[in-house]
Amino acid sequence: MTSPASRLPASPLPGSPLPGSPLPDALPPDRYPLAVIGAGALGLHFAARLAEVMPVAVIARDDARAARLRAGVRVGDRSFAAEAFAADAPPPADWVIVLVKAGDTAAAAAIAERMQPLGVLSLQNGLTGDLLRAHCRAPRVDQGITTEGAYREATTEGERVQPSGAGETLLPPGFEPVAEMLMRAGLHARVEPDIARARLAKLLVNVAINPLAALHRVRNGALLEPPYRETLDALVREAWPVLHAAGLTLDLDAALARVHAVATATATNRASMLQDVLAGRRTEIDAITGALLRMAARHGLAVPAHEALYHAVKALEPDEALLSGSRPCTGT
Ligand code: NAD
Ligand code: KPL
Repeated sequence: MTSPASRLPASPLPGSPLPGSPLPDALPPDRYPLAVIGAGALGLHFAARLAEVMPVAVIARDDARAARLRAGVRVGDRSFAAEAFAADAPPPADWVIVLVKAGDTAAAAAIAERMQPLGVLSLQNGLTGDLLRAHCRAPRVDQGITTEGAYREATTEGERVQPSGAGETLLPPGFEPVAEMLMRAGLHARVEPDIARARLAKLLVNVAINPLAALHRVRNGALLEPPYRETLDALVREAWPVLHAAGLTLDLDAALARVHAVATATATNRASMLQDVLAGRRTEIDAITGALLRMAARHGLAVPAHEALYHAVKALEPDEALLSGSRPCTGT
C-alpha cells in the first residue's frame, strides 16, 4: 500500500524539486483531476506531459513499480518523478485514462471503478470499449484513439521512455474535460463526434500492419515492398467489407491509401505486436484481429486470411499455462 505521506510531487521540469524533496504546498490532492492506469511507454509519456500542468496520479502494477516511478524515470530528456500508486491502492480521481495492453483491460477496469471517476477513457489499440464497460461501472466509459507514439528502452542509467512521434488524440463526446487537460499539456487532442468511425479506421491500420509485421519480423516500411506488399493489400481488401458494414466511411481506395500512408510514416518502426513477439509477451491480437473476426461473424462475411494470421500470431504467444505452471486437463 502507498501512504499519502510517502508520495512525492511530480518534478518533470529542469530545476524543479528533485525526488525526495517534496514541497509542502505541492502535496498531491486527495482527489486527482486525472489518473493514468498503466505506467508503460504511452502511459508515462502522457503522464509526464500532463504532470507539467496539473496533478496526475499514475497507477502502476504493484508497489515496487510505484516506488521506482516515485524515485524518477527518464521520459525523453527529462526525469519524471511520478505521483505513483500501486494498483491495489488507487486514489480517487475525476477522470481515468487506461493505457495497459489490451489483455490487461479487465483488471484495469476494476481498478478504475475503485477510483470513483466521472469517466474512464481507453486510448488502447484494438477494440476494448465493451470489455472496459463490462468490468467498470462509471458514468462514462468509452474508447478514443491516439497516434502519439512512445517506446521503452533499457539504458545504462536505467529505464527510459522515449516519445517517438507527436500524433493526435481523438476522444468520444462527453470527454471534453479530458481533451482540455491534454491540450493544456500541449498534446494535440480534440473530441471527435464520430469516434466509432475513427476507431474503425485505426482498427483497419492495425489489422493490416501489426500481425503481418509480427509474423515476418519486419519493420512497418518493409510491408510496402515485395514480397509483403501483396499480402498487405489483400488484408486491407478482405477487411474492408467488414469494417465498411460496421460503419467505416472510407472507400476501398482510401482505405488502401490510409494503410500505405501509416506504413510510410512509421516505416522505421517495429509495430507494437512485433515488439511483443520479440519480447516473448502476449500480443494484442485478440483485441485487434480478434475484433475483426467477431465483427465478420456478425455480418456473415468471410475473412480467411485474417483468420489464418490470427492463429499464426497466437502460436507465437507464450504458453500461459506453461508459464503459470498449470497443466492442461487431459481427462486421465
Ligand atoms: P506497455 O506494455 O509499455 O505498458 C503497459 C503497462 O501497463 C505496463 O507497464 C504494465 O505493467 C501495466 N499494467 C498491466 N496491467 C496493469 C494493471 N492491472 N494495473 C496497472 N498497470 C498495469 O504498453 P504501451 O506501449 O504503453 O501501450 C499501452 C496501450 O496503448 C496498448 O493498447 C497499445 O496498443 C496502445 N498504444 C501504444 C502506442 C505506443 O506508441 N506505445 C501508440 C498507440 C497506442
Ligand atoms: O499502431 C501501431 C502499432 O504499432 O501498434 C502502428 C500504427 C502500426 C505503428 O507501428
